[in-house]
Amino acid sequence: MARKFFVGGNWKCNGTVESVSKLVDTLNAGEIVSTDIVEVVVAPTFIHIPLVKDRLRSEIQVSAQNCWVKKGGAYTGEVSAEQLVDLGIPYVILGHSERRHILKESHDFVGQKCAYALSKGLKVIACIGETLDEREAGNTIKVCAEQLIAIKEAIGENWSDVVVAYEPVWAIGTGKVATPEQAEEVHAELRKWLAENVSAEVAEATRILYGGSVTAGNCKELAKKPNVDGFLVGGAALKPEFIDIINSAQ
Ligand code: G2H
Repeated sequence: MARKFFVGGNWKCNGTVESVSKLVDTLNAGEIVSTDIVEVVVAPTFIHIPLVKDRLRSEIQVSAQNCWVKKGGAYTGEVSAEQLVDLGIPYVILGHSERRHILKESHDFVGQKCAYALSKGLKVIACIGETLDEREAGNTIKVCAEQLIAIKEAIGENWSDVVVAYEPVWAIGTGKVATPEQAEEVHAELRKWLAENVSAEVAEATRILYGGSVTAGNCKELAKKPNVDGFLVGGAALKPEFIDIINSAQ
């Protein structure tokens, strides 16, 4: 079965009640292609999730940007997978490079988070990607594979609710987007990794998104690549051009 295109908007630590409400209005008013063609998800901050969930059109799903690694309890500042499920949130982004690098989340920790979130019924957008130094040293695939291995060790063969987001760290929020050829080369290697290390079926079915400075201007060329199954979008997801990025699925 063909992989359905997927566009995620990662709003990161942005927004006020006023700006988030305006963004929801913009998304509600935009003309978007059918959900038969594209799956669309936006990830506001935890505090804005209820507002967005109440007001956003039903074709666009709501995701969290993170969740705790196990059952909730005495973990100050954390939000558990159970709490997201209780709120009716279907997706969670895990392993974003900002959490890996700034908050020092290890590969294993991200793997465990993926396993726990999946076990509670959440779908996971699992982010991986290399730094510029790692790319220049020729280690892009090795680094991405290490991140995938930790996820695989935690979740086993259970990839049906996982979307992989390849986000080269050097492209995140920098305006330096990977070329369609660079993205396709890595995505093809990641799919090969899934085929060799999980199964041919999982490799064929798993959506691999590109993330890192995606805009309305560069998304169409990227979307033409056979192994680019969609995008995880940061800065441009806060602007009306997110609608154009959704529509690059056509
Ligand atoms: C990568 C991306 C969203 P941006 O982090 O996940 O952000 O599009 O701003 O580079």
